[in-house]
Amino acid sequence: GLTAFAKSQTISPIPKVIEKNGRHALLVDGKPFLMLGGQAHNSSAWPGMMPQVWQAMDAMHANTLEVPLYWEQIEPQQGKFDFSVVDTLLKQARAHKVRLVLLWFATWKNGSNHYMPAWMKAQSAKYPNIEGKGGKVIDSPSPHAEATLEADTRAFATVMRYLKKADPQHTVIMVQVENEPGAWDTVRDYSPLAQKLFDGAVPPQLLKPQVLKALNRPTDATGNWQKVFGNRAEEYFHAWSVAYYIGKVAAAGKAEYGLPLYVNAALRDPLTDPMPPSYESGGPTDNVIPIWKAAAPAIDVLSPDIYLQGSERIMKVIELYDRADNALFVPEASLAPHMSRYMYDVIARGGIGFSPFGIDSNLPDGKKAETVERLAPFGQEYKVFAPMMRELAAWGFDGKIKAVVEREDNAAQTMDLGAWQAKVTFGSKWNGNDVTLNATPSGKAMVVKLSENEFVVIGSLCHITFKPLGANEGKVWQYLKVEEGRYENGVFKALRILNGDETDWGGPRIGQTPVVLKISLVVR
Ligand code: N0T
Repeated sequence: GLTAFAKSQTISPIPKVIEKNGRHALLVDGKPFLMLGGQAHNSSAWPGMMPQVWQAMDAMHANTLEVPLYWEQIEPQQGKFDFSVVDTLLKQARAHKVRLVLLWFATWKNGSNHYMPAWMKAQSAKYPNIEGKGGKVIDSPSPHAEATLEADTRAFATVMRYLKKADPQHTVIMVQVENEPGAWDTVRDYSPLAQKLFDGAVPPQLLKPQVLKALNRPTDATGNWQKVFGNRAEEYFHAWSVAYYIGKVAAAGKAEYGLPLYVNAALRDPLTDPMPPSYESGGPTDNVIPIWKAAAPAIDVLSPDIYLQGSERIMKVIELYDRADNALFVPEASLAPHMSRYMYDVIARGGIGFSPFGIDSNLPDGKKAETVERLAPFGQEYKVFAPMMRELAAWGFDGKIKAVVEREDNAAQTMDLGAWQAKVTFGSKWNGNDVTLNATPSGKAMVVKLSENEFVVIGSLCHITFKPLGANEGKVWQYLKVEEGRYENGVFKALRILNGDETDWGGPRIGQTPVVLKISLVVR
């Protein structure tokens, strides 16, 4: 056996988000980790519902389960905590060799207070909601209520203290603080207390030149909210208020146990600069990311929940949340077949994870066959990614991956790779020069540059070809070798060499099922 000292050396370091040259990695056990996630339905984190969650996780080949932790469940009476469900989740996750992301459904769940314990809901004067314009009733908790902040802060700190003790092996790798916080149906709180704050001075954290610049305001602006932020003042005020509150909750949890923390956003249209309340106001939407960063430094990552439609919109959102000061993580995406392709762009950008929402059947008697069928589009990707997720995470962090995602126009796309350009056309059923276009755009490809002339290609429903660039431009070239295979324990294992019909006629074609190719090229 090991000595106590040797054993202590095997305890893994705490998960952590790191940045290098504007790119990020989530370190788990000290190495870059890619979350191939699945999120359970909102009401599934109960022992009796978990078998179906695990059925979905297994069918999907996911390595990370995102699962709620309900305030109403763990603190049923004020100050009396029950962590038995945490024990169950930890035990089952370990048995399934899966990591957990816990979702702290507390003060805000989709902008409302619905997961506050009953003892709080029964005291609405002590734990108040915000007020809309003219006293309109709004189903959203106040970020200005001291008692609510204190209760959430204490509960979250207790959760993190418990986790530190119960999870030395770091089965839990990240925690989401609240869920899609903010308010629907109003831009801000119009209660007398909030009005007084709104008429007061903008906090100094927001008056720093780099923050004002990021918000497109003169760097010497000063005064009250209206004066500094004009037509965005009300929204920014609510964003600051919600972010500042959640920043306090997060800091208290982090002081107990320093896991990476994130907040998820109900998005706004990233292309048209709309005004709230056409979208949820106060959460980390793309336009208020600088406010959230300034107000809540204990939050590591701000994350988009992608339920938008259309590739231009979705690609724009991915771009907006991939920032030098923000690791890209998509903790929710609609579980629609065409959504799985955006994972390629997220991975290429060095994103730390992706997860469709609602993987389990959500009915106590859900059928396994239906679940498997629903998950297939993500499952076939995860099956390919899972054995090489450490490589993908490291390559993404090092900036070695490029990706293309099919758009609605089905048009071909290119990637410049230094000495070579890759061209990807989308479709299936190749027959001479005829290609059947994909009925719904779902093709994609990523290229990993291993060295100047050597690439790993992963994709489906596409066709890839190359041409020399730079010094070799215009030269005759050919495939040195094209192998199809898979990564196992860090090593590429070839199933076969592709040649003849499989590479002639303009390069390898990949059908419905994603494959991993190792391709080397040579000029003659
Ligand atoms: C998500 C999910 C879950 C005008 C919805 C999406 C999850 C939460 N909210 O199934 O409730 O917990 O984070 C909101 C999407 C809003 C679209 C509004 C279009």
